[in-house]
Amino acid sequence: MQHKLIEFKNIALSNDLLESKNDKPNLYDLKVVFDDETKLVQVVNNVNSEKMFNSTYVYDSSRSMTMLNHFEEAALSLQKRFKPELSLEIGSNSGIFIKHFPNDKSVAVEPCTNFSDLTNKMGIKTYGDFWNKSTQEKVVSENGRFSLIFSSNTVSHVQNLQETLQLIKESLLDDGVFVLETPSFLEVLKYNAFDQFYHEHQSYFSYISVKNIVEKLGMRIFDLEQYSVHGGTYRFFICKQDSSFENVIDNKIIEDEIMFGVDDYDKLCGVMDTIKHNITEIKRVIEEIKSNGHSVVGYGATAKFTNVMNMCGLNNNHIDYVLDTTPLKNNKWIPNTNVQIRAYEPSKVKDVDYFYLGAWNYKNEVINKELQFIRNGGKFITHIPEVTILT
Ligand code: JHZ
Repeated sequence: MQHKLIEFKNIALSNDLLESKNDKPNLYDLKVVFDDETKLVQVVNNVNSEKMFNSTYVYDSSRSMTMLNHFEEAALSLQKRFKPELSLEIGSNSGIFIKHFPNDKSVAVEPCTNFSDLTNKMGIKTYGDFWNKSTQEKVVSENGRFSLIFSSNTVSHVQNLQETLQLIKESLLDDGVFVLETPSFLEVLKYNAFDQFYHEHQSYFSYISVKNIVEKLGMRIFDLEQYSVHGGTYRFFICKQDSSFENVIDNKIIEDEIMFGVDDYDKLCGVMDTIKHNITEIKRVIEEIKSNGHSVVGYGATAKFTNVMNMCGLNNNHIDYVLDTTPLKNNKWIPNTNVQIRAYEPSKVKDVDYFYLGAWNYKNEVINKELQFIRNGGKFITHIPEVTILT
């Protein structure tokens, strides 16, 4: 049975950036629930996947040094550990991971055709489709089954979770490995990261919920690593039930999950109460700063920042504009806010009193880049784990 955790009304899709200020945003309710059988947390009122992942998708994973380094390290370490004969990436975006594999030993699937076109041009054989039965049949019949399947920040986006995992299992060789990278629900709880709740993110995975789900499908988790990227990421290593991989999972992670209550509805409701309080505080603190005549500019037009603005009821009275390094986002408007995204240039930083850290998951990278701004008295605002001014 499913129980409601939190609900937001009239929320824009986080990457549905508007071409012009006067465009009407599409708004949807967002309801997050907890399933007491699998312990999985999910969004229930789905928005059609084609509306979110299409040829105009704006999120480019190659826009930060942190992610470039993370995926290069991932690609090299997985090749060293598993020596795959043939690898598949599901949800390859700009090729940030799969480009580190030999082109003749790897293929990719990516439904956002602006990105699948790009990676095909880079020489990576990329299917510009959603991962479903017909894509899987085509991929396997043309290439064979895989020794390694990697998917980062994609399985959490799918609306057909059981089917997705079942098709992955069918595409793996008997001793193949499925590496699943996904934001960790434990870290969402630890950091009150309510902006990770959005329609693109269909599922919020814990070790406990993934174990329950994959075991039902005849697979098992044999290893689990944790990374700090994207506000806390899990890398699950999954194989078929009868495969020879030895279980090397560190029990400390499971103890942490139980302590924070990832499988406990009452504890989760306690975190939701903190989140609701933080949401009202964010607006109050920014209104106070604005009433003192200071400028507040968003740093990083992340999907998360669209969520923060929509969930906290922020608009151009609170945030003057947002700076972002992604050309695809520049000059567009954050839906439902009247706030424009402008191209980041180092020279623009000096005009700002406060930056709202939309890209809080790159805090170290950003702070290192903006040391001069801070030395000149500039401040950053973050809401992780609660609204705080960093000086
Ligand atoms: P970033 C996306 O979320 C969407 P977002 C998606 N649903 C998902 O699952 C996660 O990724 C993984 C900019 N930036 O990575 C670049 C600067 O401007 O946190 C990006 O637009 N200056 C697929 O959008 C944004 O911030 C900088 O110095 O929340 C970062 O977006 C840096 C470091 C970044 O993902």
